[in-house]
Amino acid sequence: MAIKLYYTPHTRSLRPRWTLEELGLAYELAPIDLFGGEGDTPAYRRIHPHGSVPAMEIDGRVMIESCAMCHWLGESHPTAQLVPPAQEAQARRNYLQWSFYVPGTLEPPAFQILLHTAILPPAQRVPDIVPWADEYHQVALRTVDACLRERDHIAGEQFTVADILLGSTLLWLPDRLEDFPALGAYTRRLQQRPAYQRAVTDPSPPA
Ligand SMILES: N[C@@H](CCC(=O)N[C@@H](CS)C(=O)NCC(=O)O)C(=O)O
Repeated sequence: MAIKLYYTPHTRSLRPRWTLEELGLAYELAPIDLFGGEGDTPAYRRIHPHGSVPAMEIDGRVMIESCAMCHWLGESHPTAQLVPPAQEAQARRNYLQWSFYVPGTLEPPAFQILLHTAILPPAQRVPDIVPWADEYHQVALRTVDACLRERDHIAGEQFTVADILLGSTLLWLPDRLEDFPALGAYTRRLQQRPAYQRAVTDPSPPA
């Protein structure tokens, strides 16, 4: 299987790259200069209709949506046990719940905070959105913190793709984790994983 990952550092592209590293799969990294406008080029729009990253080509067929990529990669390599199988009913339910919780509940307020404090040009920021988004974000942090006070991984005993999705998203706003000791310890443990460290290493510049 030939895998090519369209990738920009410090974006959601970390999720599938980290998953690929956890699985020890060979892949080609295609750096996209998102912040320099490459997402808007006709060539890249033919890969990803929104001009966003990540996009992943598998044997020449494109897949979009970072969380779906991670889940598909994990499920396609069952021996790595990154996705609990249907027979492990409770672990599977936890896995699905938290895997959907990340893009559905945790990520939206975190992204609004980032957009209106850092990403958008200052003239386009709406400061009143930030406290509103912060309130929702805090509820989500309290919710995952309560779970991670009980166990080391979000879906149960084992590290799964749900930890990649959750950990990568918590690390968007590391300062917000200070009041949640379980989340600080959790993200530090995740950052110590060799696969995470390889995934955050900048790709070599083209020769
Ligand atoms: N839901 C998509 C969101 C992709 C997304 O918005 N990526 C950001 C980078 S983290 C991006 O490319 N933004 C620029 C743009 O969409 O033009 C996913 O998870 O893959």
